[in-house]
Amino acid sequence: FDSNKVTVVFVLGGPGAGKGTQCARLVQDFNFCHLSAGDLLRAEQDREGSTYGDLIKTCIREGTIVPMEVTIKLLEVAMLDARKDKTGLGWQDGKARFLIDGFPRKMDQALKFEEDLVQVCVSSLTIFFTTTEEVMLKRLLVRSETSGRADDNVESIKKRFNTYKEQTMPVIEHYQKQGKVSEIDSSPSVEEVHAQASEVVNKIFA
Ligand code: UP5
Ligand code: MG
Repeated sequence: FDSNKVTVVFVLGGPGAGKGTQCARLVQDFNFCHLSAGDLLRAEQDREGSTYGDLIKTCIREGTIVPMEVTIKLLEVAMLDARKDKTGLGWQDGKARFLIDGFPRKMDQALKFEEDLVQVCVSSLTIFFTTTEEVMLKRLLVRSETSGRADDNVESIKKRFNTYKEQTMPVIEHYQKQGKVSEIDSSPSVEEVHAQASEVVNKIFA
């Protein structure tokens, strides 16, 4: 990777704030490679022969953060894979565009990722989707009817909210101090939130 050729946008926000939904829309508009840390962990959990399956399963159900080495490794592998296919999603005019969803959600991850990949991708921007716990809970309970996710139940959701407040908010504040956060209210409709998010992303590629 060449630092001048990589854009990394982190997407953060509470459980059910709409990170995945909005990332999917941004991919259509901006040709990002979308990497969801949660999706990568769920795939690793289900991979036959994985040494981390049980650990990931427990963390996800309990709403705690999987040790950062595991998640960072999965992200790095996925980023390198994306690099191989230069014609694929995430490449625009010879530059790579990554949308990293749900990561870093704890300070140690943020610092380690920056250190490992400092020449590559100190993030260009963090998009922070925010809404109330009431809205997030409602969305997650609706999703639970079809998602099959082991953490879409009231007990796990409450634990995820706590982890988010205790571990992830400090990461967002860390980036806010660097002036790198664009906060977007994700309470309105998917369309309205998307319009806001597009405007923010447009600015970095302008
Ligand atoms: N929806 C979305 N937007 C809407 C809108 N504007 N109006 C109405 N409805 C809207 O959306 C959730 C639901 O709401 C969907 O049904 C959607 O249609 C609807 P979604 O876009 O899925 O929200 P998202 O923010 O992505 O919610 P998600 O549940 O994925 O967030 P989490 O942060 O909880 O989950 P994630 O997959 O990132 O992580 C899961 C677990 O993995 C963590 O708890 C943790 O244990 C582990 N993890 C780590 O350990 N380390 C990491 O680095 C990352 C994850
Ligand atoms: Mg998600």
